[in-house]
Amino acid sequence: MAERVYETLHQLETEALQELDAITDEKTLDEWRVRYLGRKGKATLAVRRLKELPPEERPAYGKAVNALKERLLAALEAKQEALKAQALAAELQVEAFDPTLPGRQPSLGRYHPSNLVLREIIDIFRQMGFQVLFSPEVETDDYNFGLLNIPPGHPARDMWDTFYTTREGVLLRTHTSPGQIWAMRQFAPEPIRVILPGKCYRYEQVTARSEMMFHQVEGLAVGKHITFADLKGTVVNFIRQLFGPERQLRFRCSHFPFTEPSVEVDMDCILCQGKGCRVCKYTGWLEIMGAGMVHPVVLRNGGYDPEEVTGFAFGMGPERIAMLRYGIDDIRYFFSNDIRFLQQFG
Ligand code: FA5
Repeated sequence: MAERVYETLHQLETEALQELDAITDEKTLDEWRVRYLGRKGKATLAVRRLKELPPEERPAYGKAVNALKERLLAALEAKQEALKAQALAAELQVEAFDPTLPGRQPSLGRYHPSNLVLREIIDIFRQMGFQVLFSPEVETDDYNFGLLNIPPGHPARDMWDTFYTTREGVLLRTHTSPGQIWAMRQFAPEPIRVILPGKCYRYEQVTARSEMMFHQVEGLAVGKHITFADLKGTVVNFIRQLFGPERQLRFRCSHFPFTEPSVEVDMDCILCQGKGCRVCKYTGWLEIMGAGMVHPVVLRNGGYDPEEVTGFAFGMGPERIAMLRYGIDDIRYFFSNDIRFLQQFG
């Protein structure tokens, strides 16, 4: 009797392992697992035949059934591993993965040409004792015009037309000069030496030299006994540090409502050394900035007494300076986001 029971167990194992051997996919493998090792699987149910044995032989039979189940489980796991390895090998053959290929280089960012020049400008002025301030790009009509001595209807407003918001009297600033008022109101009655870099906006025709959005750097010094000679000394020192000690400068009479007297500062052309070329429009000179002594009305609007203090101010465009420095012939490259242009700098 016992022999027959063991014989059946042995047959069960042989049959199970033969079937397992022939399996080539995971679905059939799972069916096999259910058929032999599931809750109602053949190996699980084999234990029921315990009843056919005399009580003293039952523990041994129980052990034999458990041992069989363990062997079948081990064989199942080995088969699962083998199938996985086969699938991977097949996949590698199809995809032809080459582990010796070099990795992908992450691309590095770099400074925008406007920023490169801005950083140089800031460094030079910092050495001269100027601190850096920032003032808003979205301004009121008053700060952009009125407080700078440009009342409504003043013709200078035409040359500095801008973009207006839907809120009455709120606009995008056309120059960094409103920063003069912000700085004065922050520091009055103390002396000031600041530069104010930032973006400006103008409603005007975009050309090779003019953009709708560009940067400016405003400079402002206010204190006792500041003269036009201080303005000249500061500007000459700045230009010679930026473009070289041999540069010649010219201060040409001009007009800004917020400075009196006002000048345009020109530098001898770095390309033709002042002989005349296409870049300097055959004049030998390049315009670098607008400047002047701060108008008494503006000093008063900033909170100073023009009888007590004087000041100078200037405003320049770093894109125009970058164009000279890097030989860029069209300002529209700066903000058109062409990576071929941008990756040449920094
Ligand atoms: C002004 O904006 C005055 N606020 C400058 C000033 C400040 C004068 C303080 C006196 C005292 P202007 O409009 O000329 O001036 O602009 C100054 C500089 O900004 C120009 O020399 C030029 O470099 C730059 N700029 C002006 N318009 C544009 C534009 N559309 N695109 C690029 N750069 C511009």
